[in-house]
Amino acid sequence: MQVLFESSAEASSRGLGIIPCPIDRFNDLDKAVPHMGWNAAALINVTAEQEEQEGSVEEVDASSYYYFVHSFCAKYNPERYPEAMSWAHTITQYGQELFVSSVRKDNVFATQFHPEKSGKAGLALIDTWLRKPQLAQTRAPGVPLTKFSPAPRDKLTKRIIACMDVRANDEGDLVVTKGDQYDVRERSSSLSTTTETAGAVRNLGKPVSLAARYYDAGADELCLLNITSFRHSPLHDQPMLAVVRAAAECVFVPLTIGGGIKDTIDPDGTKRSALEVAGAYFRAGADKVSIGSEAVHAVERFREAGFKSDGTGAIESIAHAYGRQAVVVSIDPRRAYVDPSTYDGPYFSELVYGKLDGPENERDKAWWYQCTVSGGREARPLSVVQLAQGVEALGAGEILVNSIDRDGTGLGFDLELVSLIKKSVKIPVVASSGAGSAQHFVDAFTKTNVEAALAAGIFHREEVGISEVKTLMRAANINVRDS
Ligand code: 1PR
Repeated sequence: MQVLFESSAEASSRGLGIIPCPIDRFNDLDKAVPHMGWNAAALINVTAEQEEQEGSVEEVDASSYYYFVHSFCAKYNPERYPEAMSWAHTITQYGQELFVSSVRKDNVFATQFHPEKSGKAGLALIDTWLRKPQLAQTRAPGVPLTKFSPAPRDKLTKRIIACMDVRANDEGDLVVTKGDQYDVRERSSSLSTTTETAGAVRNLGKPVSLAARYYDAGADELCLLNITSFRHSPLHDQPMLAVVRAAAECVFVPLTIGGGIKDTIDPDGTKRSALEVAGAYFRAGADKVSIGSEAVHAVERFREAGFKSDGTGAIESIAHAYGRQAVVVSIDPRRAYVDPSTYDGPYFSELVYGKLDGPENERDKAWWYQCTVSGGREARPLSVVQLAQGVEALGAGEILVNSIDRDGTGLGFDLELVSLIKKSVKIPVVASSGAGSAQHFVDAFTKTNVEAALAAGIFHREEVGISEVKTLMRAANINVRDS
């Protein structure tokens, strides 16, 4: 849609200039930027007569939610750009800003949101457009309505994400696995474990069929993490690329793919850049890539270089080519406990103190959150705040906050960790690790104001359903999308 406009604050190249107005960046005074998630679109520039005649066949349904992911937009300003704004077909509000969320004139129809990623509402929009006889597609703008129908307000929903940790089992099949604290092998002490399964990779299902199940159940986004990718180049991992391709064919909500997004060298010596690896995932159907270990190394280099970047790292190069909204950084922190009465180390200002009414083993303790790489196998001398602020400066568009201490425990999200990160950055934050009940999601949204929350184990084991989570969120007055 944006290429129809005159220019963009995102790049120096000019647009087609068919719609005479510039594309600007959202301000982040009152909200996270990018605008990422499901929001509504209010119809405008439809005459009352058109509305009556065509109301039922309008492509955009004002009562549905559509998936947006962008930092730049055409701000709605009919006084300054009357001609351009006559193209506006729908308007959306994000924070205090109103922007054009679709344009329509003659036989041109373009959307800022992604219908192909907007679930059933998006598919219905495409279907309605394609089924319309050409005459009905061609439509001159009407006399603008004095008010929007219905009046816009910021309706960005909180997102529920289902995450699948994927790896090959000992037979070489890709399976969705899950353990606790990143240990995904069956323990001999577990009740469900037999002598045959002890030590085997826990198998919770096939990635594509689970992805389809979560899409049908109303997940707002899906995440597939290739958790052993640090062992080899993802470009050699054709089964994982095939999984992404097959999932993208049956899932019409955004897909984030993670694992091994970094510069690699193939066994034959061929160099592969992180951009190439990410490109392969995007072409296979991913909407965002998630960078773990490499983000930690990148921030270490960034800090060593005096907070300067040469622009060639994974985050910068992918954000430059695909936009920062396509780059998620997945953080795997672990608590580093210290004696609060004697500690005066570099992370003093980030210390979190165990609450008197908190879990018994946390009382009288203090800790900072230390970054790890290779799925928690190696701890690095970097805190989560340093990492979060570093990756935001390098160009990441979203942060996924895991917790090795909480992963798979069902104790709830580590709210101190999540709020620490949420307060440190302006980009959207996703809470992850530890969800054990629907109430834990409500707690994350009401106590930390994160944009999204993710779970794996409780969804895989069908202990809690996505609709149950959304029902409780609705009861707590949290805006959610119906599937
Ligand atoms: O470092 O860029 O190659 O990325 C590797 C990615 O794989 C990282 O995002 C890292 O978090 C993930 N990962 C690596 N090893 C494991 C493992 O489990 N052995 N998975 C792993 C980490 C954490 C979440 C999990 C949430 C929610 N899994 O993915 O889904 O903790 O779980 P819960 O709801 O059951 O508590 P790189």
